[in-house]
This record gives sequence, structure tokens and C-alpha cells, in this order.
Amino acid sequence: MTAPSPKAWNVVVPNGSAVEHIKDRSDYLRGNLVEDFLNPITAAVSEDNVQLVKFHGFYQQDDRDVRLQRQEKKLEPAHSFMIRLRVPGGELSAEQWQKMDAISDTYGNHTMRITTRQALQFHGIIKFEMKKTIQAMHAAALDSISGCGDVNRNVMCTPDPSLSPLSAEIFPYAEKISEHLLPRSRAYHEIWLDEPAGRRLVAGGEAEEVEPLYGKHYLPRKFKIAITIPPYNDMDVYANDIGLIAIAENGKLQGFNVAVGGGLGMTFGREDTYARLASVIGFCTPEQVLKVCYHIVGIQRDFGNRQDRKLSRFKYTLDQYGLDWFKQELNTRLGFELTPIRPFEFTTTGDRFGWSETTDGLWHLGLRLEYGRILDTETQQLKTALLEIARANLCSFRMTGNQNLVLVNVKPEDKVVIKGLLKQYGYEADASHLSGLRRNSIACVALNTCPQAMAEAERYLPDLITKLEASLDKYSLRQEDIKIRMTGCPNGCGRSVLGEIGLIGKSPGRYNLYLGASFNGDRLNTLYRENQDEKAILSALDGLFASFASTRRTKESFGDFVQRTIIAAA
Ligand code: SRM
Ligand code: SF4
Repeated sequence: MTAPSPKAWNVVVPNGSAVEHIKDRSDYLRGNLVEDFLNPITAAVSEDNVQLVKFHGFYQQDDRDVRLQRQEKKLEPAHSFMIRLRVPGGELSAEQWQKMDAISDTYGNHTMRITTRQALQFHGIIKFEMKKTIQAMHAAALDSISGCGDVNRNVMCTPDPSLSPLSAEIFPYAEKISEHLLPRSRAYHEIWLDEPAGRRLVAGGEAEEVEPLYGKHYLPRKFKIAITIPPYNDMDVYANDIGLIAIAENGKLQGFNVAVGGGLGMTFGREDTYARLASVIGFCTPEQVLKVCYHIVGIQRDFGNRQDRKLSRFKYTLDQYGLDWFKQELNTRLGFELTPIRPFEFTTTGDRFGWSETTDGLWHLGLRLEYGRILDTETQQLKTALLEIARANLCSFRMTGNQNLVLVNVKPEDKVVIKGLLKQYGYEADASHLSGLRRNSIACVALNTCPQAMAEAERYLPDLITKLEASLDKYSLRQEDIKIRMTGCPNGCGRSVLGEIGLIGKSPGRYNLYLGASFNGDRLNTLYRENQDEKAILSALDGLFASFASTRRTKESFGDFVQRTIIAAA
């Protein structure tokens, strides 16, 4: 298909979606946020501002557990906000960790939540404390700019230094790319940090002056970038709009294979929406990578669909115009060509757990968390344990893309202190006592905070796994690494379509069961059965585990087995 000429990106598309118009009249993301956040009549904000606050890193939500009761009592929903930090590469210092812990207690719901994109979220913050929350983040040299919204989001990067000697060299690229693609509007600083007014659009003025990359209308939709170091695909690089695959020779970074057009979200009832894995299109050098990312974002800005937000992700732009057209357009904008793809291989999307040493004599501890939720319970006070570790300044904290945590750069003599603290607060650091299924599980937030959730995920998957472990035990599969992922809806925040077992919520207690993704993240799964309740899920998987145990090929993963015997066979 021939690509049309780009839309003038600083002029709103006349029949653009409602969000396009909100951006258009927002004066570079300011709107009337100041007044609305002071309005004492309601704990909510206006419809326009529900969209605008996303660009500032937060979402308006309500407690869905009490929504009906409140409706019956004619009360407004129990509104609060979720805010998401921008943490390129997922690293927080011990001091920052302490400050984030304090935010969760002072303003939030006493939990912190590591996300599937290495960021940290706080839930349950009331409208009138958002400004103080953002100021507290700022005091820790952190922000939530671009945590959400139609811009480039948190840039991910393999966090565990013990996985590759390239780690330290790659890590700064997450920060550099994030900074390079950050909106330049000063709205965030003015509104939340009381900084003097920045430059605004004057009548007839040029959008490029204020937002050189994004213009007045920003991107048509969210945009995501991840960097990973083979053989580890712990960033699920193919799920990203841009995936950068680090290539080394003799231990030295040569550059990145560039993959484009990944995205996992689908909408039930919209057959024209689908998950797509990124296509690897070529190789660029470290010096070229910022420019490559910048121009890919620019192409999506100019050609992405601004009418229908269900079809506005970059993956649809690519499929609409074709990869050949895209590569040509990119080369023209770059003024050079990407060179041929360099060979690489992925083996896993999982995290490493337990202690590991790097050549500098420092130690790193991979901790498996239950879906990134950091909290204290009666039996286990993980939040307190991590706070104590941070207070003693024993390490830095690196969040993984699988909702886990790595305590990095621990001196040999401090290992025992960390072990002691974790034990004292009831946390078992050794993940080998967990089943392979549990170690490789992801669940999105879903209920009670996510407005899109149709079913439980984070609050239900642990129990479902306990029931599945009974089956695994029957067939001696408890230690088998099997990747299970659950989301409360088809948006795919827990990357459920990349699970060897994927469960996608349809309605309370019912899920679509997907099977057959690869263990290394390069193949999507396929819908196996629709609208299954727990009994049906347990029974279907019990049968599959039985045949897997008895007829699998040597070293065949569960996903490959199901793909060969069921999906491909069908
Ligand atoms: Fe997501 C929307 C949570 C990673 C695809 N996501 C949401 C919202 C904000 C619901 C909403 O629209 O109001 C969820 C907030 C729940 C809550 O209460 O916290 C939400 N997404 C999450 C997190 C926290 C899931 C988690 O359990 O960790 C992840 C935060 C990542 C971050 O730090 O930025 C999260 N979301 C993802 C991923 C995974 C990834 O990026 O690797 C995806 C699939 C990849 C992709 O983008 O295609 C994902 N989220 C979506 C979508 C579908 C987008 C689409 O293309 O259709 C939505 C809905 C939307 O954007 O309209 C969504
Ligand atoms: Fe919410 Fe759906 Fe994302 Fe889960 S997958 S957090 S239910 S939007």
C-alpha cells in the first residue's frame, strides 16, 4: 500500500479521537489541572483531566470492591489515584527506596507495586495529596513524567548485573533514550513543583519550539522501548514498539539489532485488534541508537492512526503501510541505512533468583516477589525487610520486567546481614522451594484498582497455582520451568499472550485459556479454550501436564510441546 503524506502533526486531525482534542486544547498538558486538583467538591477530576493526568504519570481509579455498595448508597465512587514512577532501567538507590517506601505509607495504600515494565507504582492516593506525592518524588530526584500517556514510556533494560558483563555498558542507554524522548513541556514542573511558567504556545506560534519531537498532539498512542542482552530476553523485547537487542563481540558492545512494532493489547469483539511481536529490521551502532529511536517515534507521530485509539499503536501503522515502506521512510529520515541483522539467540524470558557474584567481587541477590507487590502481611514483612536493608545502605535496588527485584552491588561482608534481615521478617530468599510454574508466573494488577479488569489476576493467580501444583506433583513436574501469565482483560499488561499458559479474564471467575508461546519469548500463544472457569482450567491443564510428562521430547519446553502436539497439529 502507498503511504499517504504525513499529517501536519501540529494541527489536530479534525475528526481525531476525543483524546486528540483534549491534547489540542490542553496548552501542552496544562489544561485546568491546577484548579481541578483544588476543587473540594469531588475526589475526582474532569473527563479531560482524566486523560491529561496520564501524561503526568498517573491515573484516576476507584476501589472496585466497593463500587456497587457506594452506587446503592448514591455515593460517588471511592476515587483515588495510581501514580507510576519513571525509572529507566528500573534502578533505585537505597536512599530513593527509603523515600519511596515513605510515600507509600504517607500518601498511598501502604504497598508499592513493581510493574512489568520495571517501574514502581503507588495506589490509593487521594486527589488532594497528589501534589505532595509528586513533590516527595522530586525530593528523591525522581519523577513520573511519561509514566503514562501518548508518549514514550519507561525505557526498560536488563537489570541484573550478574547476567552479562555488558550490563554496566548497556544500562546508561535506558536513561539516555528516556531523556532523549522526554516531552519538553514544563507543565509538570509548573503544576506540581511550583516552578516558574515555561514557554507556552502563543497564538500562531510554532509547536516545535515547545515540543520539538512530539508537537502539540504528542503521539497517537503510548510508545514502549526495551533493551535486552542475549541470551536473556527478560525484557520481553518483542512486546515493545522498539526492541533493542544488544550485540557484543569479544565482550564489547558493537550495537543493537533493532526490532519494531511489538504490542500485545487486543479488545474483545474487535477482530481488527491483535497482538503482534516486533520484527527485527536491522542493526545500528551505539552512536546511532538515539537517532534511530527518535526517528522511529517521529514516523509513528506522523503516520499513526489518530481517529481510532484501538488501532493507533505503532504495530497497526506498520501493518497498514508495510515494513518495506517503513524501512525506506526510516532510512530517508536517518540519512543512513541500518546494516544487516547480526546473529543472536534468546534462551529465556525469566529472571535469575538467589545470589550471584560478578568479576568486581560484588554480589547480587535476585528476589522473587508475588507479582511485584511489596507489602507487610502477618506472616511476612517484606516491605519492612527491604526498608531495613535500604536504611543500612547495603545495596541498590533494581526492578525487573517480571515484577521481581534484584538487590545489586552487595559487598561480600554484607551478604549475611541481608540474609538475616530477610529471614527475620519471614521472607524466604531462596526461590528453589517454589515450583517452576510459580517462579515463572506474572499477573497484572487487575481488581480492585484497574478500571479495565473483567476478572481477578494478581489476587487470584497464587491460589490457582497452588491448585495446579497438585497436578504438577502427580507428574513429577514441580521443578519444571513453565511460564504462566494471567491478566484481568485482553490489554495484556502481564504479557499473557507470551505465556506458555496464558489466562485472559473474560468475566468474574472466567478466563480464555491460551497455550503454546515459546519459553524465550519469540512466539505468541494461541487461543485454546474460551470462557473457562477454574474447574475447567484445572482439568484441561491436568490432562496436558500428563501428556507432557509422558510424551515430551528431550528438553522440550511445555510451550513447544503444546505447540507441536496441539496447536500445529490442529
Ligand atoms: Fe498496562 C492500561 C497496568 C504493562 C498494555 N495498564 C493499563 C491500566 C493503566 C488501566 C487503564 O487503562 O486505566 C492498568 C493500571 C492498573 C493498576 O491499577 O495499576 C495497567 N500495565 C499495567 C501494569 C502496572 C501491569 C502490572 O501488573 O505490572 C504495567 C505497568 C507498566 C509500566 O510500568 O509502564 C503494565 N500494559 C503493560 C504491558 C506490558 C509491557 O509493556 O511489557 C502491556 C502490553 C504491551 C503493549 O503495550 O502492547 C500493557 N495497558 C495495556 C493496554 C493495551 C494497550 C493496547 O495497545 O491496546 C492498556 C489499555 C490502554 O492503553 O488503553 C493498559
Ligand atoms: Fe488492567 Fe487489563 Fe492491564 Fe490487567 S491487563 S492491569 S486488567 S488493563
